[in-house]
Amino acid sequence: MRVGFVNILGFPNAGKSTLLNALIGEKLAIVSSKVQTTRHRIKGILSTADYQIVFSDTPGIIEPQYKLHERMMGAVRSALEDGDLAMLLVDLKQDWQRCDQLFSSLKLKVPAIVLLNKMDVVSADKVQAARMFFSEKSYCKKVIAISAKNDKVSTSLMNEILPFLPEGNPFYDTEQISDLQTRFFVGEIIRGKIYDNMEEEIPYHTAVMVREYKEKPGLVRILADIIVNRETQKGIILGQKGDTIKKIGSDARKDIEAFVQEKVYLELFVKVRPRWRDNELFLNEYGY
Ligand SMILES: Nc1nc2c(ncn2[C@@H]2O[C@H](COP(=O)(O)OP(=O)(O)O)[C@@H](O)[C@H]2O)c(=O)[nH]1
Ligand SMILES: [Mg+2]
Repeated sequence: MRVGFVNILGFPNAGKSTLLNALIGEKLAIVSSKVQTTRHRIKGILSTADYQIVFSDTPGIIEPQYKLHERMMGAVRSALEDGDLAMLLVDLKQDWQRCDQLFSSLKLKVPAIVLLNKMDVVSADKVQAARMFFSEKSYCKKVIAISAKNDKVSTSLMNEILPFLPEGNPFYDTEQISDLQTRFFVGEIIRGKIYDNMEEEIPYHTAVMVREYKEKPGLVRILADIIVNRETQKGIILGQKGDTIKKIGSDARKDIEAFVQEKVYLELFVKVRPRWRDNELFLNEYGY
């Protein structure tokens, strides 16, 4: 059987997390119209009788401004250094020249296919022009236009990916869909609801830490902290009479219940930790 590692790379908002979720068929990674949502390297494992592919979603590539960003780019670097194939994601609505500069600068040691994403929102002419542009690039083995939002993306891509992967034995249990713990995904679901419910800036100042995860008969009890930089941000997350945090909590609980297939009791707390994004100890504590 074919077994290999495939890393998804690109600028923020290209659709990397959308693609990972579509390939695995689970909401593993947060998808948001806001940039820099993904902070970790998230592995999604796809196993059949014929292959096992370990896909890695990565944070969008940016110039670091905080220690948090440096750690995010560390996750990107780890994905550059291993793997059998890179999938370089291009948002067809963005500037191709910039994507090309980025991809060249990665100095990839593995073969790469360029995926032209969001073909559903641009003209066929534009797709064709992008195809011509990238097919001449030295790092590019193949150009494929996709729409990561479309469920069928998985079947169409698989045949293109498999020839690049070596023969081997599976690394992971065939039941397993990620290398990360349930606890991690619970934290990410809560963080995703903060992106959904809050204005532009706030999500970038927050982290989520799951403090307690207890499985009892018929119920999972979860306590989690939402970490912010400033007292004013705490007020905004709580909202009038606690309305906002209540909404975040109930939205998150529904998704967590679907994810763990169990009834969930969820309690959220907001904590102020000034400048946590530049504090090594806090970053370690929050899993970055
Ligand atoms: N129209 C369209 N939008 C997409 C497609 N793929 C992703 N998006 C949107 O692009 C935004 C960024 O997606 P996300 O997966 O979070 O990007 P990431 O930052 O690269 O992980 C979200 O609003 C997605 O819904 C696509 O194929 N077509
Ligand atoms: Mg992402």
